[in-house]
Amino acid sequence: MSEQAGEAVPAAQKGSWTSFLKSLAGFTGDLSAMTAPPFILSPTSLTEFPAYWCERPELFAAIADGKTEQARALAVLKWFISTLKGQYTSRNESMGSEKKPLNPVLGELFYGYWPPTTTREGKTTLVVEQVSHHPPITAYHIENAQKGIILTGHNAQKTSFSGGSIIVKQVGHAVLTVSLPSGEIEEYLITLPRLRIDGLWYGSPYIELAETNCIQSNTGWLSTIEYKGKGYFSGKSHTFKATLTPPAHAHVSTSPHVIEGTWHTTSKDLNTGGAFHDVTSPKEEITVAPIEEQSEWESRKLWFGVAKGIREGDFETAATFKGKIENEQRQRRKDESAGGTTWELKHFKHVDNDPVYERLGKLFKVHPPTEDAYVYLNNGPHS
Ligand code: HC3
Repeated sequence: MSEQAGEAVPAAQKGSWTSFLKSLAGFTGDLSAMTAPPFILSPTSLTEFPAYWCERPELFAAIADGKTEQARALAVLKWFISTLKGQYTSRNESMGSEKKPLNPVLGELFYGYWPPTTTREGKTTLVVEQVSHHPPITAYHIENAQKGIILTGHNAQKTSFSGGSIIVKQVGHAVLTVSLPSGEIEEYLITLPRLRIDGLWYGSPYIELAETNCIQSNTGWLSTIEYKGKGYFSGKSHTFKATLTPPAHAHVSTSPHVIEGTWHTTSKDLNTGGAFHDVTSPKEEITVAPIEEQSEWESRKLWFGVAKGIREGDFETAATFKGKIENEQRQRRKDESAGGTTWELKHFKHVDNDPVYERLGKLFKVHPPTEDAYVYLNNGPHS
């Protein structure tokens, strides 16, 4: 055993961390349901995570300002790369390591918005709903109505353990649509990268992105983003190389754009030699209604007691509140099966096959070739 093993784990929890790691070996499935030692618990529910897509709402809004298909495809890529820092490193920055988020209950909701500012037009709104508990699936809808931009998607995870790391395959996809002044609708299918959670041995988990993901537009422009960690392209963590290729039928005389850098800091467009993305400036927090004004199903109200316990290190209180929520959920499911009813989603409708995924996925041979989706019902509170 290395001398540094478990060095980030509080002395009293070293035993339970070791047991947690042992239980991970050979594990495949839903990691969120596993019991983990208190030091690794986060007070935030997974329903809040879709907000990471829009912490730089000016980049989201700017997509609509692109004058050509190429300019908009580049703007989508820039916005996408700029979300990665929040999505995958923000817990390390705010809490010292990756943590285990609260496992949302079926029907849990998270609403918020980013107000318009002098640097961008239009309010951007977010509606999130936990659309499945086993397996956990979160659906979201983000919209800047004034700019005609919508992002709808859902995500779940399949986890396995390999070589001392947790491998997380993201299941799900997102579709971005832009309503152009001409009346045309531009679509972008976004697949999601694979994650590797390293640093487990030391009790200090962090995420490295792996392999590739794609952003395919119905205009034919395709971004392929390739991720590498320490010791690959540049030896640096969080390294990526993105290639934006023109459509086969392109009437544009352009070679592919190649962008390289580290997704948690900055990158360069190798075609122009200029800066591409830069996330070193502060991000913009989402505005959420005060807890007193939230309904029982809204995430921060629902988990208030648990989150307070975790933040204050009072894990007994956290466990009591968590047990209460879980018992209520179990009872609800029992009542439903006794009454022959099923839970009705509030903001989304499940479809077995997403036609956008199927149509655009074919252009870059996505796997699997078809995927289900959750269609937004246009009934969120901030619309
Ligand atoms: C794997 C993960 C839950 C899923 C999180 C996702 C993939 C959710 C969608 C977001 O857009 C991006 C995202 C970021 C982080 C992912 C989480 C990291 C850890 C968590 C596991 C369920 C908990 C792992 C437990 C431990 C102790 C290793 O932290």
